[in-house]
Formats: sequence, structure tokens, C-alpha cells
Amino acid sequence: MYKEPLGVKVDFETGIIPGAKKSVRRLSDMKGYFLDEKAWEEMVKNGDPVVYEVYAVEQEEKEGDLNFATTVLYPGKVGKEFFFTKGHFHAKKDRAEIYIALKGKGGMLLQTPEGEARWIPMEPGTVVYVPPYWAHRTVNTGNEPFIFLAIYPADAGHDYGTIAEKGFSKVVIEEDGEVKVVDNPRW
Ligand code: M6P
Ligand code: ZN
Repeated sequence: MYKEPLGVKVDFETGIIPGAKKSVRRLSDMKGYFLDEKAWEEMVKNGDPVVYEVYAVEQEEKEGDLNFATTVLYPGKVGKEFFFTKGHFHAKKDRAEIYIALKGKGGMLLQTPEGEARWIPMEPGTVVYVPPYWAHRTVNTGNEPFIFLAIYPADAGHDYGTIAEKGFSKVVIEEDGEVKVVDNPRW
């Protein structure tokens, strides 16, 4: 009747959680996500790099329970655009989430269903509260892996649909050696 409590040691250097379920997202898994389609195609042909890995400890999709996961988001760019995670709304839209940055440098793009966006810079120690209803995507703006821990309701689920189709209303690019958050020309 009672589940067994669990303590695990997350490796802050690598993001690895012992016993967690690992998933890998390569650039080829992100067709249509980046603005510069030619650059995307070239990079997929020339080695198809891993963009990010997720180590997740997940429970049954039941109200009241919690999941947690680390993400290791590698440094890189497609054209001017920094590597990012796919990004999602929660399938149960009113579910919130907490992110804690562990290593590297980056930030989070958040967006309401109406397309209003926010950018929150993240460095080790930054805690981000993702309120209910906001889609969220992390971006690596540095030159080492950006690693963070996420804690989210077990019944939140992932809704990739709208973000996969339209993306975010803002994109994070490098221009003149600077990180810029600018309007998405395709929005
Ligand atoms: C965090 C959590 C996970 C999510 C992962 C990768 O670890 O929010 O739920 O799966 O980031 O993000 P995405 O699912 O958008 O690819
Ligand atoms: Zn989420």
C-alpha cells in the first residue's frame, strides 16, 4: 500500500541519475524545429549530433505523485540558433513544474497558449517556477553542457503538438557575439 521512499545521488557534473530511464534526442529527432533548415540538414548528414539527454525517474501517472529528471543539453547552434529542448505544454495544462540549474549556462523560454513569451536566464543555483498553463523550453547559451533538474507532477504529461508546429514566439540566437532573444520570424 505504501510505496518505498527513494534517495539517489545525482551527479552534478554529468547529470546522470543512477537507475533512471535515459532518453536521447538527436538533431534528426527535431525536424522542423530550427529556423535554418539547410544548416539543420547539413548537421544531420554530418554526424547527427546528440542535442540532449534526459534521465527520468517517473511514477505512474497519478494525481499527487511527483516525477523528477535531469536534462543534459549540449552546447551547439543550428545556424544562429542555440541548441534547445523540444519544449512542451503539459497534457494536463494546469500542472506546474520546478527547474533547478546545476551546471553550465542557459535559460528558459516560457509561453502562454496565446503566444506571450518570457525568457529567464539560468546558471547553477537558479530555480525556475513554471506556472500552470505555460509551455517551457530550455536553451543552452554557453559552450559546455547545460545541466538541470526538473520536478513535475506525475500526471502532468507532455503535449508537444503546438510547439512542434509553431515553435515559440521568440527565438534565442547568437548575433555579433551576443546572446539575443528576438521575435521568431516564422511566428
Ligand atoms: C525536463 C522535464 C521533462 C522533459 C525534459 C526535456 O527534464 O521537463 O519532463 O521531458 O526536460 O524536455 P522536452 O520533453 O521538452 O524535450
Ligand atoms: Zn514540463
